[in-house]
Amino acid sequence: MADFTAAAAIIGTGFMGRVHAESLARIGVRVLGIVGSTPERAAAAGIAQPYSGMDEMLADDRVNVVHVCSPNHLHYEQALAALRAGKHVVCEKPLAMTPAEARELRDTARELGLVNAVCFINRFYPLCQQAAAQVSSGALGAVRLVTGGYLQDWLSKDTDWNWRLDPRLGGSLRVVGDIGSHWLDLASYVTGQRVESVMADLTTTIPTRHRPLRSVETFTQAVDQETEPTTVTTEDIAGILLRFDGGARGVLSLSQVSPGRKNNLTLDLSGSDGSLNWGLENPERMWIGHRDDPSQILMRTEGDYPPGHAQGYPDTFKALHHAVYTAVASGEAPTEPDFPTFDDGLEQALIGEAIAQSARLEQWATVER
Ligand code: SOE
Repeated sequence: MADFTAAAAIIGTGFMGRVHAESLARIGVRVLGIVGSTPERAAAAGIAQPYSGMDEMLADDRVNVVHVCSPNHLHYEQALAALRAGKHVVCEKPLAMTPAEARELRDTARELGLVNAVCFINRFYPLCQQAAAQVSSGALGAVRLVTGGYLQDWLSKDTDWNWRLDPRLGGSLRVVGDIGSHWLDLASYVTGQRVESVMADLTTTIPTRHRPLRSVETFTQAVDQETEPTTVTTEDIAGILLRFDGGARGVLSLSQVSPGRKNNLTLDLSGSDGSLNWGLENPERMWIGHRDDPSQILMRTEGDYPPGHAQGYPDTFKALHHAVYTAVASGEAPTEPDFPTFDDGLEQALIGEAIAQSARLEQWATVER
């Protein structure tokens, strides 16, 4: 285990706060405390020592890195306050609710020379890193087509509810921001190509949901709770055509209403000399397609654990956090970071803006960088 001396504080007591705390413990980073929506919630979480609030945490000089794991609408103001207090920041996606906010965060981190990261964790599956290496080595030839999707089912019933459904808390794009951003980040990471323009169709298939009057944890169902009929404006499904700057074309399907699809991200590349397919629900295997030779299924060989000893979701956070704390230990923000940064958070905000525009106008939209 590396000997990291930098210490952390976490904002957020939900699913992501717990994932970050566990990952930091695994790499030997001390979590000095946690900030919740109330001091009582911070104490009840049992993750780390509770702070009374943001102010107490930001004034704690022992904290070097702040992990922003709160609901989306709080990311901007909390990340900005942390940067201004001189802390390095690891932020859950989305970085912010608008491109302007994401840009301000990116610029502030840059000006202050602070390490900044956004948790596009799928890059850290060893086979995704291998896929990126295959593409950049030229083994697949020119990538011509990128297809796939990200399908989930945890919002497929009209009784399913979560704060992400409320645009004031989650943002005006839901499947695109919550899971589409993971796919788009991964597609660019693996292909080395950026999205240039998009044509999007967004649909809300469950326009009225029964919202429980108390809050519901991500991926869980409200049981025996009083509910209130609530109109939903954010999309349940999305179909998006993509044009990449390296010439590739893409087709992406997104949904949070696909029964049986739990966390089903798939990425399929067709290159001039070979193809590749990888999926998040079976992340230890990758399919490599050949025209003239038999196609192959590759088993992971690189990584923290020997092949056959499954590596998965928590390990991606461990790898991301390890890269970030290595940068923090070096004393300055790296010029060529080996982890996703606020630049990548801004990139997804800009693509999201183009997707929303395309859906609204029912025409192709360019990503305005
Ligand atoms: C819910 O859709 C969610 O937890 C996302 O918010 C995460 O980013 C993704 O990893 C899994 O699904």
